[in-house]
Amino acid sequence: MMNKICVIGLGYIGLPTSVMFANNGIHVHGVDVNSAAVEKIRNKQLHIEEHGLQERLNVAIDSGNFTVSTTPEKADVFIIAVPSPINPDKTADMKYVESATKSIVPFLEKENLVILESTVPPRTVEDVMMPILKESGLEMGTELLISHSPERVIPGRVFEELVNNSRIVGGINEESAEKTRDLYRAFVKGEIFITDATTAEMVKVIENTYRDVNIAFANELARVSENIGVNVWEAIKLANHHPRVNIHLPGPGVGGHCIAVDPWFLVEQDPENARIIHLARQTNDSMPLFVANKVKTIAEQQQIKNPKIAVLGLSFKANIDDMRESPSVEVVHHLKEMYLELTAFDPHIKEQKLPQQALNLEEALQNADIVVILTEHDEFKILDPKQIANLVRSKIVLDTKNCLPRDAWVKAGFDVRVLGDAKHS
Ligand code: SAJ
Repeated sequence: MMNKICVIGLGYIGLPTSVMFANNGIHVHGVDVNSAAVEKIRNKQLHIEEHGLQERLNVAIDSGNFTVSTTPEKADVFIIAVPSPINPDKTADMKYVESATKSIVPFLEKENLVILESTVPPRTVEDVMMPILKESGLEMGTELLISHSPERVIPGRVFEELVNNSRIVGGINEESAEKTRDLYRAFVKGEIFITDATTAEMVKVIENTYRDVNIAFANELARVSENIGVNVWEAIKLANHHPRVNIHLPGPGVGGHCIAVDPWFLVEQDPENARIIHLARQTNDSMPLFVANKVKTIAEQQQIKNPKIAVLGLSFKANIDDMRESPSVEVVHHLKEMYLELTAFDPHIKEQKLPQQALNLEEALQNADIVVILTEHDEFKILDPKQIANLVRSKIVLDTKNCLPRDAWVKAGFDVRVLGDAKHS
């Protein structure tokens, strides 16, 4: 019987997952420690942005299938979807996973299933969660089933990917995994693969680590290309025509709460062996300073006195409003440390998050000497360089995402520099 689910954590993963189950006929009780967020959700208001979430939340609340509060309730299934960040020293911070697990212990009954969705260091279910869950007095694996079913969705396409992506389910035993698979079948159309809990934890962490290492490789290639007279964007594009090559793209760094975080879990667990992984993290983390130095060098080469820099793009990637771990924030920080005058603008960030933030594009570009593109938002790709030429003081643009139509900008009189393009770097 899986008639009622209690979801702990109503953020970027927990909330969309809750409404999907609720709209597929299962009663969901959603819990969050943030009472302001709970109140908003109850009133059908969003505290996070995600395409398609509002409509689905309205349906879920109106149907009566989705209730929310700050405390758990008895249920057949408990899903934990809380943050699993890293500490400033790059060690895993499991305090939210621990407190969420503790919070459900008083509500657990025989035949319940507990599922962890948060991305965690391998062995967390066995070594962190199970000792806490044992306090319920239930026998693990028989009276209480436990599994890890990591989410794999990409912000901005969450609902499409929740349904169509394949899913990994790892149980502490086969029964736990099978029951979890049966539950997700409520809305998952992709394949569901079964394994043990620790392997599932490893799979999720290595997916994001693969991407981080691949991006670090691309960033390294960008630097090498600048030194040997090659355009890295062209080289990667051509290399990727090979049937077994898939090199990612360079940029000003890696942001977000997943790819810039998860590889550290492996580094912490086995620093002696996780050497490429560690180096990749360092390479990607060094990109914001590399970009800031490039800006400074351009200003010096062009002998611009008191240069004014206009930074465009603050979110961690294109077309979203999320600034968590954004490399743009780091670029701004380094430019500030170089005592360069600067303004920053992002059409997706509506609130004032940085003191240098301009209210609109015109204000950001007014009298600028170097325009630096850090995020390939659609809004930036369609900018009219002729109009921008009238606003700026010097016509120089540094495109770190290779997203501007170069010819149009050159035609409007701009000196267009591109990260990783030796001829224009
Ligand atoms: N980036 C590059 N070059 C690239 C691709 C990305 O520099 O070629 C940068 C982006 O600009 C961004 C960062 O990497 O700053 C991360 O963006 P992303 O789109 O790669 O990933 P996320 O963090 O939005 O989502 C990832 C996804 N993982 C994988 O694709 C393996 C998603 O499926 C996961 O569910 C999510 O992490 C998560 O929650 O773990």
